[in-house]
Amino acid sequence: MHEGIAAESLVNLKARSESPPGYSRVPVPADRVSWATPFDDYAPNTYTAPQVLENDLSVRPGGWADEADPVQTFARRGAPRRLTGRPILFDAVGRPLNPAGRTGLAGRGLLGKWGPNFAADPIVTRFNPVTGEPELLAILRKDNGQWAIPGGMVDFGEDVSTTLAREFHEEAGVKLDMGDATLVYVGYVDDPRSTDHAWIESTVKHKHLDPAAASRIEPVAGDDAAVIRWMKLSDANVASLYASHSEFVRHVMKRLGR
Ligand code: RP5
Repeated sequence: MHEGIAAESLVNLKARSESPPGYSRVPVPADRVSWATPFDDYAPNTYTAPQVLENDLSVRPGGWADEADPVQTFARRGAPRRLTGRPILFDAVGRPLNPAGRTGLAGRGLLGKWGPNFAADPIVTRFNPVTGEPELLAILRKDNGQWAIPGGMVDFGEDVSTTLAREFHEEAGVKLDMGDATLVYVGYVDDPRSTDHAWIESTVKHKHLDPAAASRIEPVAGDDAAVIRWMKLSDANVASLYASHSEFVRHVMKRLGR
């Protein structure tokens, strides 16, 4: 199992270079990403998406987003904790600082939680029945047109195995027991939605289907997916996956002896 070290060493490559709608990042040179490196002129814009503000749970009962004030948030739900247990630094007004460094954007962007937003990623593979080559069940994300693992956010209080199975069902239309899947990664995700004060951390599990199990499933693209398909794990396909998914899948390829 891998603990977020390699992904953090990417120093927010995607978080600095990709911007979803509404994001306007200021440039952060590679040698100024670390909070430990002084960057006197650093003046990122602040952005929190309207749908996040509308779901502020202090304004809308049952809302999925934190309060606008991080101090109020952490007074309510306690200090944020990382999946890896590593410490989180805070700025002078109580905002948690992205552990992989500066992203060129302040606020929460599209993410509901200050600090870590927890996700789960089910990597489901098979060997192609004709070629014998390993394949990943991958989705084409509707929000950005990138191929990805069919993962999603962990609901409040939800067990990760439940999230993995729920997301796989929602995105791929397939019911799979993920309780026996193997943990391959826990930690930071270099997601294009990351900001200086909100980021994604994921629990990634792998399940390899034998030919009989693989032939029984009939994937159907769910709500957030435009397309779903078995994707050959070629270097080019893996390299172009969303966020840190290339890295997660490379761990799995090693498990499969590739
Ligand atoms: C990535 O975003 C995670 O690895 C996970 O795959 C995904 C969760 O976000 P949504 O798919 O719910 O947008 O960072």
